[in-house]
Amino acid sequence: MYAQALEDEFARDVRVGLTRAGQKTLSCRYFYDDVGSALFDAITCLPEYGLTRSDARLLRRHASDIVARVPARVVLAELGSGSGAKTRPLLEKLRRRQDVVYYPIDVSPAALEHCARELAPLATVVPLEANYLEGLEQVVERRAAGETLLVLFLGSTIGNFEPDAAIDFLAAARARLAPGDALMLGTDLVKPREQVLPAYDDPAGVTAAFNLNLLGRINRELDADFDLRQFQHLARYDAEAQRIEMHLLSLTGQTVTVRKADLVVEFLPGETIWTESSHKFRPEQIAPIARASGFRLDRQWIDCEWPFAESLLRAE
Ligand code: AVI
Repeated sequence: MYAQALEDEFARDVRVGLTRAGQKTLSCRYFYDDVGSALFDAITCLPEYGLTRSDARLLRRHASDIVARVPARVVLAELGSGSGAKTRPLLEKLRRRQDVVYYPIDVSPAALEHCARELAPLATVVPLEANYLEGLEQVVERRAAGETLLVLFLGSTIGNFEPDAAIDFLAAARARLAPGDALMLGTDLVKPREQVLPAYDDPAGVTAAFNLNLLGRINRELDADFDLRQFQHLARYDAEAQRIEMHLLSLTGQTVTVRKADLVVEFLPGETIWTESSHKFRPEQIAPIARASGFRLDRQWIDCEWPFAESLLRAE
């Protein structure tokens, strides 16, 4: 999409979210500008945020088993690859068996460049700057006869979708695949409140900066005047809904203007903007999610140190 169309879409989403009756919202997909992506990378290094290390550990430990379960002549695609670091062990195992083609799909050109540089010695890396489904379509268009696709959707990004939207998204991915193709789904598992909450409310304030940067991005890109010091990061765990909620709490009554969204918005003291949900899963919830979106759960690997699951879903 062209820069102007992207800006228009951002402005429209901000206007809709901040004028919503009841709870104001902003979409977590706008966290990831250059500053937000750097802050997210820092989050993944925090001692309190075990998710990324657990995801990487599972792929490292079980790389041989995973590779043994995908047919010869497999092609790898990764939705939201970032730097592709977690994928390295799979590529290392696969290249002992075959020449590997790897399609990292990401909206960040910087991440794709980094990924291509790091992984080029292990595979033919074909970076695709696109959103997940558009990228997947491009991969499918390039598929040669006899090739099977293994799509990686790691990091529990699926947990940032609302439950119905998660199934719709997986079904849309499935619709682009052929029977026998596979999708590796990383999901963060339900864990005690004392373990999960600090991951989203770290004492160093990195997650707070990540959350507040969303207002900074709106200031920079949409000519707004949010005073970031008048908002506070808030993380809550809703055990029944199995989700962390991130909000930005207005510390005072205030009026904010977002010029490029033609918007003047009032905040009451104590009012929040809901910026992200991060759903957690029970291992047994994955098979029904797979079935509802046209897949079958083939195999699951679980890490107990930081409860997390990799589930290999097979397109039926
Ligand atoms: C990208 N996503 C899976 C992260 C999560 O844990 O939900 C985003 C994040 N938000 C706060 N910290 C990390």
